Amino acid sequence: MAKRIYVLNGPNLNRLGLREPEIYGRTTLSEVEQMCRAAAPGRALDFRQTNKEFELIDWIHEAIDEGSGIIINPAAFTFTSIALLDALKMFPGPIIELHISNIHRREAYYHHSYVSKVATAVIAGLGANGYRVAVAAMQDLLGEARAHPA
Ligand code: CA2
Repeated sequence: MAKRIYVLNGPNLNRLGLREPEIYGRTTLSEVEQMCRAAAPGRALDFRQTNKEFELIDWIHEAIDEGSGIIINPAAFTFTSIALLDALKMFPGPIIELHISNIHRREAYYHHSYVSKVATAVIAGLGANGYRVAVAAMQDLLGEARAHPA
């Protein structure tokens, strides 16, 4: 059986669609999850969110054993967490770093990503659609034929 694609989300993203729609849009995280599943029909996909840094790191360790690829929106941990960087360094497969907003158009403290140092690719600024793009790109990176949703 094919290994899973992990879609991991960091702190505060459980509030997506409920606050700051001018930056993050109106799509909720549960709708984002549905978009990801629709973009990878029949594919084992783990979609998770946590506000805890250690939990995100534990999930990356799990993905090292059970995952084929990681799509990660680390939110604020992007800019602070060397622990996250160290965990991702151990992952042998493709890693897509994803941000809903274009972090480079924003305040300077959003400009330096530790995660980009180990990411295969970075997607930023496409809104919630970025997740759909990331799931499609991940399947391409994994060399899988993509099912086209009707
Ligand atoms: O644009 C993104 O996806 C971010 O990763 C989101 C993070 C921010 O720290 C990054 O710079 C860019 C913040 C997530 C906050 O989530 C919210 C969700 C709903 C309402 C307000 C914040």
